[in-house]
Amino acid sequence: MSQFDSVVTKLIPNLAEFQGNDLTVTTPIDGSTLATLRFNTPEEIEAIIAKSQAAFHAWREVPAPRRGELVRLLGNKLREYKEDLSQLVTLECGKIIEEGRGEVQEMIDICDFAVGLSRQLYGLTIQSERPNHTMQENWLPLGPVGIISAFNFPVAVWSWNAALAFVCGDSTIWKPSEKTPLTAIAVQNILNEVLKDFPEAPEGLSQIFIGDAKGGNQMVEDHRIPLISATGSTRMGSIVGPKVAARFGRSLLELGGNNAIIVTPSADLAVAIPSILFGSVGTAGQRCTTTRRVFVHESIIDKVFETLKSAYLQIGSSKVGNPLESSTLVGPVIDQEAFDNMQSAIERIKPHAQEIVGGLQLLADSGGYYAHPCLVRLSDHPEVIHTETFAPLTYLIPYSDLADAMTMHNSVPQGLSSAIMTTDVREAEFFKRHSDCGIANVNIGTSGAEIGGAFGGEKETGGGRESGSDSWKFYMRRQTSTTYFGQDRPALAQGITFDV
Ligand code: UN1
Repeated sequence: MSQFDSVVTKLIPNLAEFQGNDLTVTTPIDGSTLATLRFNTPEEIEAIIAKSQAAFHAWREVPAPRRGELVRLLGNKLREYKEDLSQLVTLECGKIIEEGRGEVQEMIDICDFAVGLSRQLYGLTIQSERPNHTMQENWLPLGPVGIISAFNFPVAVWSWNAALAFVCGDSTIWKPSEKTPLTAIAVQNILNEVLKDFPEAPEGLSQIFIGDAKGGNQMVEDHRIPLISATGSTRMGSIVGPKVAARFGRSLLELGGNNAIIVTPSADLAVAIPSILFGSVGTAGQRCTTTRRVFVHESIIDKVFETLKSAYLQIGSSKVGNPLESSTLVGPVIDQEAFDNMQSAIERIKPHAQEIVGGLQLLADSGGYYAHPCLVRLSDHPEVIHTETFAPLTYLIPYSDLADAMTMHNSVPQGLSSAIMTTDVREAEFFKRHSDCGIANVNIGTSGAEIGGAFGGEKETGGGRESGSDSWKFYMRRQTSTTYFGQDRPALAQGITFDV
């Protein structure tokens, strides 16, 4: 692909350093090979971890606002490379170019956020019960942060972690998805351009390694890495979480979702329908925030279904295709496995379905796996839809009572994102109180969150929070400090006397 050659020349002039025979990187657009890479050896990963620890010791001494300056420069460099990096994202993971740009914009946004944060990172002063004492809560740099990222947001998720880690005084080690290592190498190169003119930044402040689960495991089990931030499947999180806990490390898990939108009788359908569509078919259904279930009040479900059906038919006839073309709304799914999983989920739901729209393979001779997004109308909420299928597959379910809809909504094991479409303030507030997810939106779909809010979810989604609000606290350690500045014999807390 000539487009690939030109972005690689710009972003990865050092590709030869990474070449080998362990990993074939293909583009989901037509299945062609982009590169063959080698895995880093256990000895190399060991050296990377040791170097990261040394880098941390130097970086934590740099004042936080100065650390923020590095992130400011990174944000500017990303602005310069936005178009090239967006194209590489699209080539490697198949999301449409508009969403590739959105992803790089998310990186820029979190850099801006982190720069401001670098002059905050506020602790507390606490009132002491004893005379002439001050109490403080201090936030201190934590250590090397291990980042495991998924193919669907191959670069933004790294930046959510790295931008915060850098201002917090931490070093980072990144293991990208085996499906998207090239974008990771490109991002490291972009950062290197900034680092070379930033003398306070130690060598090894940000490193990547290419590996499979074995390499990831080596990082996960290493006690020198106090925080592992892992984004991916619930299965992966269920392996990583206990391993990190066993060595008393901290993990920040951002795992699967089974996100739903509730559409009430008062909903403004001009708001609801586009939100359901973007949430369901955007990114070819491969966001962790993708809308997978839509609960519609029985009085309007026919209308909602018919409107969505005609949109799905239109998408299938002209909007699925090459993600580099600006008219495309739905690109390929990542690989054959993803496509097969979608097909098996459709087979499993067939006995329960009233009607199925889409779901078939499109552009079968393209070399990629393009699916007609699938909308399934159900009459209830069967157990089979409790599992997440990472594909454009959405279930429409009727409800008669909002409390029942809420119960169905919360009955799945995941708890990432949720939304209600309503113009009734009572319904909206009821929903916010009762949704068990980390994200609960009103008249906004489940996907496409801004970086300013804490991002993550409950239950099998893992409990982590990344990006905005006070997620930075994951990347620092908290210290409580009491100082006595009097001259008398110091008083003990709780009024204890201990006179010798
Ligand atoms: C993910 O799918 O892992 O809210 C992240 C969203 C994006 C991030 C998705 N801002 O959909």
